Amino acid sequence: MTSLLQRYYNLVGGTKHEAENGAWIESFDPYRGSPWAEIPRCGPADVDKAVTAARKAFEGAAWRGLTASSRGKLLWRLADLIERDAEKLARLEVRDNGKLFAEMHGQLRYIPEWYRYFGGLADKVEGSVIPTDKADIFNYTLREPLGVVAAITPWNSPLLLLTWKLAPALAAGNTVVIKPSEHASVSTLAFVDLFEEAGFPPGVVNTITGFGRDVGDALVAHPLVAKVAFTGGDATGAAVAAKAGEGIKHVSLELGGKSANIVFEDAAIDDAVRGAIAGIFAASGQTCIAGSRLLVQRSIHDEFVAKLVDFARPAKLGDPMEPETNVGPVTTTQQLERVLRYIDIGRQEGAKCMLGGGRPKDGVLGQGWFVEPTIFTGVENEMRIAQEEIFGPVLSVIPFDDDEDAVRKANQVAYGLAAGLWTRSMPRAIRLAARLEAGTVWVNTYRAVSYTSPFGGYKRSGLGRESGKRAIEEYLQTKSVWISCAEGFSNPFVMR
Ligand code: TXE
Repeated sequence: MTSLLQRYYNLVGGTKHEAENGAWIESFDPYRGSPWAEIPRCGPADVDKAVTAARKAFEGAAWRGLTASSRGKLLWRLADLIERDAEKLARLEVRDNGKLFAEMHGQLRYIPEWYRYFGGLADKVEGSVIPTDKADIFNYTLREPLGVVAAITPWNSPLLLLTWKLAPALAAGNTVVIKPSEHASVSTLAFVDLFEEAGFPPGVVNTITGFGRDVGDALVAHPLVAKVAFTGGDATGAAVAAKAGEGIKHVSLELGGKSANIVFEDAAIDDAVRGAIAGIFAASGQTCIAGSRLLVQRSIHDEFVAKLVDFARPAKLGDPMEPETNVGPVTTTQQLERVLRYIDIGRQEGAKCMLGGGRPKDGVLGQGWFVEPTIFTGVENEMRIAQEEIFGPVLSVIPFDDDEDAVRKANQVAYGLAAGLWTRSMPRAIRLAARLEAGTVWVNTYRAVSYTSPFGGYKRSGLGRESGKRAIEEYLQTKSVWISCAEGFSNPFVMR
């Protein structure tokens, strides 16, 4: 039966493919709570085709024979095309994941900078000449790509999080198989159309859509995959790393968090209120860096919470395409259930719900997958709502007494992706930034990222770094070349 929904196809070896078994997955519009598109539901046989195409491209002269400068220029051309299509791609993402157009369009306009930055870096990857202790040996290193990279991405910011992997992977000379989330694959499938137009050889970038258990597993296990670059939940990340370990593959993981946003009594209070809101209600709390634990110094706790609730209460829930909307729906029904479950858990644990605490029921909001911005006070650091990643618009406010107490509570968690500090005292900011177990620390700001600055997790938040010039190292390996300048060969029975 032909579907009335728009169908999107995978790109494998430069051509469009549906799944070998002809199956499809419906992609949902979270604002309307109804399906709007279809993506191929692939299986292991499709994975094999995609990886084989990527490996063939990796070995082929069209890609391998390019100079690093030429690879860089392809990435710049791609950046220009993304800029041209930014609005179209942002609209697809919003339809698929329900995040605000203002947020996704901002991301799409910023994404080209990653391709320009890593495109510029491509021909600055240098080996070195090593002054060995052996006078008759000339020794140098080559920095080489790994091979086929599997890029596994989530639904919350599909193209941005893909870009963090793709730009350095391609700049380094790898080829890639992308496995986007089954919940929001459409923008990725539309985006990869740009590669041919930019001049990339077929097979350098491929996609494979489907469920994690069907294709994710097969992709990670495929013997021709050299590296897995993953963003997603920590439980899946742990399984992916274990599977990759069986095949001795390189792995990088970005696994979300439970980040502390810490407000001291000497902070610029109105700015800190906005920073707390940005940390948890932007993107409906569906960001890995969500400041979902708000640590507030006890002396200003009640005043601060009152201001926070006053600021958050009028936030407008609605159509993510509309500029006046502040909070969109959550992306999936699983996520909706998860967030509501955690709100129940918070109540059962004895926390006090100061705002929100459920689904809005009226009109179109009742059909969409909305959760009200929710603020809990009276949260103890040991409670589940203070320790577990909810990934929704739910804030846990935890009081603290002094610097020591703030650091202890901030670090007493399994994750370590980010932290925020709100204080007018720079000596305190510098002192505490050094003691927080987090890959990113913001002072008097929140949710700032750039292609120039390394991003990644401490502890259970992940392995490896994305963005910043060292990120290209995650996609390279080193070869040491030894050339003898000696006349003849010395004793063959002992090590040289
Ligand atoms: O993530 P999954 P889900 C967190 C957040 C959320 C939870 C679950 O707390 O509530 O994870 O979300 C693919 N082998 N984050 O279930 O499963 C999957 O198809 C290989 C934080 O959506 O981690 C998708 O492409 N791949 C996070 C990708 O993994 C597998 C962003 C991520 O999905 C696989 C998203 C397998 N066995 C969720 N199983 C962040 N770090 O920002 C699934 N996948």
